[in-house]
Amino acid sequence: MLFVVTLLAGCGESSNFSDNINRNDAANLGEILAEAIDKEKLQRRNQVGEKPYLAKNKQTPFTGWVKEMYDNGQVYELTQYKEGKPDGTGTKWYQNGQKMSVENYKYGMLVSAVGWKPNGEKCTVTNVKDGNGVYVIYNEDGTEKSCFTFNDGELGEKSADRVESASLNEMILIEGQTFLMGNAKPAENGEIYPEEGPVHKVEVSSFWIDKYEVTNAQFKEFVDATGYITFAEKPLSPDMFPLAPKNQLLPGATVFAPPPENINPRATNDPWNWWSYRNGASWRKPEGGTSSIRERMDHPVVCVNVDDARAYAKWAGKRLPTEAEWELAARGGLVDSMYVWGNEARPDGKWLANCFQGNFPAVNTAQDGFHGTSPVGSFPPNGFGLYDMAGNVWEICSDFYHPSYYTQFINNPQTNPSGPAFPITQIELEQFRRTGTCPTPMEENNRLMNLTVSRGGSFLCHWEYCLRYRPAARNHSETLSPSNHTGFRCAKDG
Ligand SMILES: [Ca+2]
Ligand SMILES: [Ca+2]
Repeated sequence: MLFVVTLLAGCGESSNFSDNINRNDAANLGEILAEAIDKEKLQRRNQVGEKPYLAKNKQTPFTGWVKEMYDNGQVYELTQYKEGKPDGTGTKWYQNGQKMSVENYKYGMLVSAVGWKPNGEKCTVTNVKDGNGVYVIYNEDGTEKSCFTFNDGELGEKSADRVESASLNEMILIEGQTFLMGNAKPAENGEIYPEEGPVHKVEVSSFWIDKYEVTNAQFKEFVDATGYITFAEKPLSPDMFPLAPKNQLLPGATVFAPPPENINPRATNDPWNWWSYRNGASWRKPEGGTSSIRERMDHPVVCVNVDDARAYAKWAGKRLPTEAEWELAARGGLVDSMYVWGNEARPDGKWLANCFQGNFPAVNTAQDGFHGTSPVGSFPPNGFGLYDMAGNVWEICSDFYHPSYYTQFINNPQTNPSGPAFPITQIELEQFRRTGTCPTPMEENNRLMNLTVSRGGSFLCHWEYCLRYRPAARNHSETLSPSNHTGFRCAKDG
């Protein structure tokens, strides 16, 4: 069950527990349940992309009891809300009837929590006071399910629902077939992405593809075995980039760095308002500085470029997927669907991918449970059993990127397309955006300027601003510029 907390920054007030609900007091519980509003129904009344507070409608934030039930009709959670935010007591129960936790909220912030295991034993690890501490959630069988850390009321890293490390290398066989690639319809937010069209038939031979994005643990295994040094860990040669300022030649990566005040991303249209080149950032330190992957070994590796991804794939006896293979795999057997799970953005009001909620870029409400990357496999798989084909991190493919690549296939279907013969660079792409045509690529361009396809969207894709966690969505990664929202998964011939 997804654990979602409405978050508010700032220090918590110390507070005593209000009276919590006694499940054995059937009359008390029954009365509250009868009065309570169903959590999912309430959330569904919100517009997608809106702040995640529960509101009956935009004008009237909800005050009263909110309930969440197990599929069998048993109560899972009862929480008090005030003006759309948890405020007061929240109680959860296991299916066996044992109390799971009692939480206390103030203005949407978790102030304190105590927890029990399904056998009734008090959980000594769970200890949240004044908005700080650790919160553990157990499965019905008593094994640990999730572990959350709260800092001043803010949800920190979630460290579980872990995928068994042995299964990280699992691949799924996608049978050879013809499918419709691309999308010509406006996305649900009304936006049209011309590079996704025209829709055209593509025949792809059988291939295997990784079930999960490649994780930090897997990448570390490769680095430990080979001594490989990634692009972001090496300085650039001043001979190669004589005009570049010295500080941009230092090792590092491009890191998401939201501005302190929110800005309208469309009005500025300059991504450097929320991206920053950070010396020292690499797959080992995804945000540079003192950041670390220690608690993120089951998250996808980031800050790698296409050469790093290829080197890993080669070591693993695999290769990168082509763009066509990736899209066929992402569609999961669905035809012409907008998302990898179907056509509805949020079935039953649930987020099915790690993307961005709130006001991009400054306010990330993490309604889906994650501010940044998530452990691979944290969201349901698609129809082929593949995880995170929507969101989490962009996945580098083997093709060069060209925004009008598909136009040549309308009258000329091709089997196993593998991308344009010649790469373009950011300079040519910008001209394409202005004029609709690309100039002929300049042959003397440094190969590090080449654009390579990346697919699937990331934890930074926003429903309104960049609705690209869709199977048809196309993007490019820059060899020169590894970033902390881009990783990869591997494929091999079937
Ligand atoms: Ca997210
Ligand atoms: Ca992904």
